[in-house]
Amino acid sequence: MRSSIPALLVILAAAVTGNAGTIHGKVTGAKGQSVVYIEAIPGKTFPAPTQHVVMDQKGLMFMPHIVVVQKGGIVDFKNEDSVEHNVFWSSINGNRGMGHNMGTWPHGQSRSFTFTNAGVVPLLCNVHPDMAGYIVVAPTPYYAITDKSGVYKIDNVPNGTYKLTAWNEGGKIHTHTVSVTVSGDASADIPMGR
Ligand SMILES: [Cu+2]
Repeated sequence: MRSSIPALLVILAAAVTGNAGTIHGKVTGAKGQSVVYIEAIPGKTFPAPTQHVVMDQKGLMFMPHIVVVQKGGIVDFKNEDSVEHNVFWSSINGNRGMGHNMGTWPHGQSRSFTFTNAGVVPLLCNVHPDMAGYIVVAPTPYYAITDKSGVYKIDNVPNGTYKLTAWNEGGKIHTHTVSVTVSGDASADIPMGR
């Protein structure tokens, strides 16, 4: 019975701290919003989200500029402008084999796409060369988009040690990965470097 006391202490500790926590911190060395996500939770897979995510085209811009969708999720591309817009991407995470053209459509219509591969999808419109937006397909449900100063928070992360990646559209190196250990709450700043 000697082993039962440490086991009981572990159970009590888990009951006090919970077995999930919040990761919060700041992406530094980057301009504007970044996307932060956990790469994987060992031994866990995640069902595709049922709720659609919307990427609008409004005022000759992709709105919002950056949208995050969990892997397997559906993005509805809308057109709120009076002119026709197109949506295409020439790669996902640099893989040109995953390029796709959604076509061109008028005001009020929308087209949907299911993103089954994680990675960054740089969006363009072949009607308006100045338009640019991004979809970041997150590999897990544990992601956040930062505010403009880089601050983020990811809730309800199971306790454990994970790779935490930040992506930002600017700079030469677009992603940076750190290790984070969640045991209750955790803090992780992610320096993007130059
Ligand atoms: Cu356009």
